Amino acid sequence: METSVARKSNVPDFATAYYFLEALHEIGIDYLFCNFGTDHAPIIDEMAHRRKRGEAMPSVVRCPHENTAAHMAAGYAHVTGRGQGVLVHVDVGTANTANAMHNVYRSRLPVLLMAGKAPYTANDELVGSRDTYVHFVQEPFDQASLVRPYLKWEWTLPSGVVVKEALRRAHSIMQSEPRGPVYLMMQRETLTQHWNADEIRRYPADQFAATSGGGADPKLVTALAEKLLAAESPILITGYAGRHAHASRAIDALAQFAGIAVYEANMTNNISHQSPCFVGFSPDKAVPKADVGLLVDVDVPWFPSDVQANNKAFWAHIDIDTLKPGSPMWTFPGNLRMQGDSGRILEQLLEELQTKATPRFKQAAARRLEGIKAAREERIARAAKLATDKGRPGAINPHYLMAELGKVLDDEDIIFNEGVTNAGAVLLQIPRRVPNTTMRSGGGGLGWSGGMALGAKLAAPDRLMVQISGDGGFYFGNPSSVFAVAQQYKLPIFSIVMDNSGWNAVKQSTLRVFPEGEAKSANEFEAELAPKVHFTKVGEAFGAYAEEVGDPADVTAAIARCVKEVRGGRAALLHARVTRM
Ligand SMILES: Cc1ncc(C[n+]2csc(CCOP(=O)(O)OP(=O)(O)O)c2C)c(N)n1
Ligand SMILES: [Mg+2]
Repeated sequence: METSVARKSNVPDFATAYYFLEALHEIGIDYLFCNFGTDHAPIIDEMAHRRKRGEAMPSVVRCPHENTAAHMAAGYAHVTGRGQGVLVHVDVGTANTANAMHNVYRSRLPVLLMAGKAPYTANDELVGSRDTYVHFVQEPFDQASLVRPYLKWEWTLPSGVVVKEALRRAHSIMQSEPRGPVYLMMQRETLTQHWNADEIRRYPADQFAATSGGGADPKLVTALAEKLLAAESPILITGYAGRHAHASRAIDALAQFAGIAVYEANMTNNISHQSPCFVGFSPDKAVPKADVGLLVDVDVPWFPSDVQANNKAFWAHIDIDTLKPGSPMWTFPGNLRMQGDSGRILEQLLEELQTKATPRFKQAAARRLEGIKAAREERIARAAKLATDKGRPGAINPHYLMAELGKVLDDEDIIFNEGVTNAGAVLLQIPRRVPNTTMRSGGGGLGWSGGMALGAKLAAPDRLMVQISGDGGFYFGNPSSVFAVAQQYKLPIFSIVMDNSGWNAVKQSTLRVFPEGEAKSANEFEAELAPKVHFTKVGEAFGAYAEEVGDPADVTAAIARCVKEVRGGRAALLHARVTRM
């Protein structure tokens, strides 16, 4: 590279923060979900600079709480598959994202988390030197340790000269399968360093892009096809295959061809719930009877404390993440494991089965489909029966509430199901014909549904986004921050709080471990939260339409009013008093 003084003087010179914003644009970051602090002064200044010059950079979404920012990026990635940027303040802002980073990591969503670091100079040796109290106290020894268990990659930018290279690498890592979060830290002095434009190399996508999962070794596919050809009770359990449309189609096609019952474990709806092979959410009765089982993109297919698989069964584990290296323990059977793109692998499997299928196999598959149909119908009838009881005033039956909601949703609308002990009612009662339109977090950090619904709305403005949480989950979600963003950025979402007066999950967990324990005898479960609260006021403070509903007779009209408001462009909040815990 030419570095002579004469040459340099002809080349424009910019601060690292300027190239940083350019690099974000080049790697395809459309949005920066931000919660700013003193560390961002160089970035904020260069944002104004680039805007003045009419140069491209990501749009900024200011979030009052980092939990909203990081979950918005997650919601955007859930809909688009594309990771976005989250920019937070040094160690403290990073700490506030930790719960979200847990969810993002466990959901295998790409997110580029970035934070400043306190300046390291104190005497104005460099531009950006320490100039306020917090700069002396916001430098821990290991800032990244706050979120390290939830990262695929982390780095502190050592110099502006590599800013584009570092961001390209961060991007390629988060987008490569299995996807997940990455974290970049930057000091103020680094962001203010100036570089000539020709010293900053570009790293275009055609040479440095992410890698995706591939198909499987044909020998393994053949081995599995042989097992399926001889199977009598095959089942398939999946958790997150449906995030890719081709995987969803492949599961449905394979299941219908081979007469395989399909179950879903947590996370998203992976195939249409109208599929003749979709049986439900609990494989507990089917697992002990299965002779060939397919675990496809799944983290927790069943709870081993409740279910024992048949020792003689043959299990095939097909997953973008067969090893689960983020979990110290992971113990589910796999006589044969194939890591890769599950959709591609199932397509290979179906091709193999189609060439080998005998008339006998086809008859057996058709017979199994009849059995699956009966199990399906039994589940649908059970769900319908549960919803006929509307509940009592002050104690609406969640099944009825969800069934009524299901009647007004379009197929493409997306449900963010954080219903905790009422999550089952959401799953059972709302028909989901289109895959990937109901999602749960792959993690267990409550407070995600509001931010995710907002991020999803930003990605798909024409679809209704419904956040369903418990009363406990509503608090965890920093609702004031959620409704503030909904108002400021015109992102109308529909929030439903199923208020059962506290943390039912905590109560039920105590009862499971100590069914006849002291807590039960005393009826003290440390689970009740403040009574008589009016969550509606939180929404109203930010211009949302809000209603409280306690009488089952009012449910249908209340939902209709909320949906009308949301479709008209205003966020709505329905505080429903459901069956108490
Ligand atoms: C951030 C976080 N803190 C604590 C918990 C533990 N926890 C799991 S479920 C639950 C209760 C949630 O209450 P609510 O949302 O009202 O649902 P319910 O259990 O009443 O159905 C709690 C506190 C958690 N999962 N995440
Ligand atoms: Mg509750």
